[in-house]
Amino acid sequence: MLEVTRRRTLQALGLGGAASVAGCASNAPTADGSAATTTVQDTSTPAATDVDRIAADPTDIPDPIDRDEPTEHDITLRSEEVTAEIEDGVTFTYMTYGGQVPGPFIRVRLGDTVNLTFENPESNSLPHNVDFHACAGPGGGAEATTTAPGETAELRFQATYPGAYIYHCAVPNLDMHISAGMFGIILVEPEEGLPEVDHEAYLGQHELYTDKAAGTDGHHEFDMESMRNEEPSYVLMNGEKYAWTPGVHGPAVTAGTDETVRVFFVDGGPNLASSFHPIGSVWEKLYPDGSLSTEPQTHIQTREVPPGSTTIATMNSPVPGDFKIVDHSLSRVARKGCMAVVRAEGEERPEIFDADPE
Ligand SMILES: [Cu+2]
Repeated sequence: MLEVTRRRTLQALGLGGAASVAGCASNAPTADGSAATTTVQDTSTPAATDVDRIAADPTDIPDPIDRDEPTEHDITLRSEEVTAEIEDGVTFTYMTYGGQVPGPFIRVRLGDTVNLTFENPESNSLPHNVDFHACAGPGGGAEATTTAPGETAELRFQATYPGAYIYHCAVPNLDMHISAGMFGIILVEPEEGLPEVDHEAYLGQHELYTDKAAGTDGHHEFDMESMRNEEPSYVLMNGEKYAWTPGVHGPAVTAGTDETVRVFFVDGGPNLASSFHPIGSVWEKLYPDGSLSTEPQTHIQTREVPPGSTTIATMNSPVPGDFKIVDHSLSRVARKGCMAVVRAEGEERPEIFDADPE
């Protein structure tokens, strides 16, 4: 592992943006946001992929905390620039934490200490870092973790307030890096923990700004102009079109009709707020902005989640079926790929819902 050198990092911040992203970006921005000239390749066919699936598994969440004392966590976050499919036949070069979108779910308890190792491997082409909204300190740790390819940085912080918080990349082109996938959740549980539930799911919404319309076959390159205009080609949950729905990777979570599902939702943005809604249900208990030091709201149909924020919300369905989790700005669902599914299994309850009454 190479030692962190400030000079090398600063050099990379100035020059790194001009390098192509994994060899296939013809318009990667420089530090001042202008387009750089790099190799032009044929993008009418999909590029070779580095990972089979960019969409984070929504059930890959550390277990709820059952502990009375603070502890320390040794956590490694690795920035990875990887090419993957947005949908069949459409590729994009993402920037990620750990090769997935959203990044790994980090779970600690109020008073715990995080010993973070932040890796920017040699195989990357750009500087990266991480800003934790759960970290009380300058930049949420962004400056302390700013690294060029080949460098590693360390950061230590204590979780001094409870809640579900976003973490995200915060280099000068931070909107581009978040749009390319660099965001995730760090959950700081209150001392008394969270109410017990049967299932938990982790979903992250964000926008992709590419040089082609959604659904156009081939390799999509990042497009600075459409990001400047806040006109994304895709709006996604977990980084892929309809990633966690039956037609793609399957439902995000399957629960019994007598069970409760808790959804941890983060809006990476970088620019669009989500109108977060479960079709055919309501959020039974919802913690606005992921705040765990205020009482939850109850029976909420749609809740705005701004970019750079989260919500924690529970749902259950007394009747079986597939419940679509959407941004109720519905063109993003119908045209731009934003949806996940929670499946409920159990006996029909015609006294509650009857699709074919006599
Ligand atoms: Cu980054």
